[in-house]
Amino acid sequence: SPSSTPSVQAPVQLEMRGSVALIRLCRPSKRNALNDGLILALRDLFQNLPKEARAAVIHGEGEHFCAGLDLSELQERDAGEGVHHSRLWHSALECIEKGTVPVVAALHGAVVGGGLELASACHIRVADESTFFALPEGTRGIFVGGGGSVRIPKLIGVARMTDMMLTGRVHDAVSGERIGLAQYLVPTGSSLDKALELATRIATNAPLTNYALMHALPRIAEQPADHGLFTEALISSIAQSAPEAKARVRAFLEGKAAKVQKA
Ligand code: 1HE
Repeated sequence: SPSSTPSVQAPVQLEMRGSVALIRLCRPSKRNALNDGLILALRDLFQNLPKEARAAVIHGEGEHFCAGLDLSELQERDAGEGVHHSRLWHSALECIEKGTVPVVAALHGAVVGGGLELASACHIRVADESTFFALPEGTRGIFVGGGGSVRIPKLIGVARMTDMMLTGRVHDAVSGERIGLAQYLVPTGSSLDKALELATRIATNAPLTNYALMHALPRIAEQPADHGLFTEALISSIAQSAPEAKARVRAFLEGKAAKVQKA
């Protein structure tokens, strides 16, 4: 199986920075193109994050975040294998989106095809000015297979995704941030620092709040309004009954917690 193929260098590396798990795609010579080994390594890593991790950052080594699916492996698959391959991606990216900690994607250079699918499975995207977004699947005669058809329209809407796939439109960083592909836009070379800053802050939230944001919010978004409101009532009451929530609210009432500052 691909996971047992020996490799000279691990395709994904994990480094703990305090309570933030820093995850690096390490295949720069192939622009971090995602072959089966890399997808399996990502799944394995997110399923087994160290217990002390409270947030994560993912970024790519080299000039680009990620060139998407490794197209050299596509040629060998028949239709049935294609279904299993797509499902493998789904399970790996699901481990990111509905895993244990919020994940911030630090983007630069190409964020294309499956690279954009990977970025959309993260909870926050930080782009630097060198970032560009595209879905070349449309012009390569294929289709998204890593959850992009579900996640990307939630960020930018069906019309914009259709445009990207039909015309091969490339969004630069400014345009990408404007349409919702990224939530932050920072100078070239600083997306990793910004992502680490955000993750460090996220890591100080009550874990139950982070969990509710990751697991309840996307489900509520898919529920009918009446069900969504009911789920919200359940989750908010569970979150606020945690001792940590009570302590945080008390600290504010006693003037010991930070006020919200004007932006
Ligand atoms: C690759 C891949 C790849 C680079 N699969 N090998 N994704 C795409 O259609 C994007 C294809 N890639 C590109 O358009 C460009 O490579 C980039 C814009 C990302 C970067 O350009 P550049 O000039 O920095 O690098 P390069 O010279 O094009 O690539 C360097 C090497 O990486 C080269 O191999 P080499 O052996 O000749 O050095 C490239 O062949 C290789 N490489 N990208 C395989 N994607 C779950 S379904 C998802 C479906 C998709 O993602 S489809 C979209 C795939």
